[in-house]
Amino acid sequence: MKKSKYRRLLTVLPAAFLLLGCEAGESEEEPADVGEAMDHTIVGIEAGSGTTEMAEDMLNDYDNLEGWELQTSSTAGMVTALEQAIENEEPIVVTGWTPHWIFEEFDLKILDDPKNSLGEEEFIHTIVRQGLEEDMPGAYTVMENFSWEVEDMQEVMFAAQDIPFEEAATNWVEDNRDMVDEWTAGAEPVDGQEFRLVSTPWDSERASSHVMQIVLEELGYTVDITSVDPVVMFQAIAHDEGDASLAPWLPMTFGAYYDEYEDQIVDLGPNMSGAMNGLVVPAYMDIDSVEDLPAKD
Ligand code: PBE
Repeated sequence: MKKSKYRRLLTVLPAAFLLLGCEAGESEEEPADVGEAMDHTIVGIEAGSGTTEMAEDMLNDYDNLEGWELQTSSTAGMVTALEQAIENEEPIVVTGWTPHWIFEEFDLKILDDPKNSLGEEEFIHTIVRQGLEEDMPGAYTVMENFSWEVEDMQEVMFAAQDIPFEEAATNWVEDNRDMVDEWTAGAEPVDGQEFRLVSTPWDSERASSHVMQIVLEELGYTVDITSVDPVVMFQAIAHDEGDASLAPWLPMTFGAYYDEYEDQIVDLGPNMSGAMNGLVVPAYMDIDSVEDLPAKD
């Protein structure tokens, strides 16, 4: 496990290693400009994510980012690169978002984004398929009532660093009975009816989906969680291949998909506010804004 992570790092952080390699022979020279040290590369996440799409646009929005590249990989690859850079106190810039446990684990800052290329505050919405209200009124009621805070989601995410998500979600439900009772108020129990929850492959959405799975199963539903790319998530709800999703980040992250499928889904509004995407750097880096990233000359 450790070894393969290390290998991935070699592919995402060539600049850092080049820099180390140069040190002996060129010790009198000033260290390379921070942009060069990062090989003018932003370490990104999955190609199919909303964050990646926005970050690609960001490269065009800022003149100083001309010639910079966004390296897509995976969220795990991004976190590993970040971890390694911090260990070596090297510069790195990654695409990140909150809520995420990296902010708990490391001393980081989100760069100002005066052009709002990665958006401002994001809201996570609950969407359901058309007809759900008639077919499964109980589950629909829970979907309509479901709403929690960043701190709640984070609690599940942090706990799930050490224990399985199922267990973290079960503990959270047990500790937050009052809130769960508000969500289930007015929902009649059922007898094993199947409920298809569609999610995306990030910890924030694992947290909400697993909590919802437990809540609905307590009501007698049999809940199946399928984790897919964001666009497939919208398609599934639009085409009756899934019943609900708690995963749409809006207005920016999945805005394009939302516009495309808006007429074929039912949007029950935000279940959480206070989420956000951004370029993230270690706190020891001497920059505060996307505009401070040095242009490639
Ligand atoms: N994220 C987390 C996802 C949505 C949830 C911001 C990385 C994305 O970019 O698609």
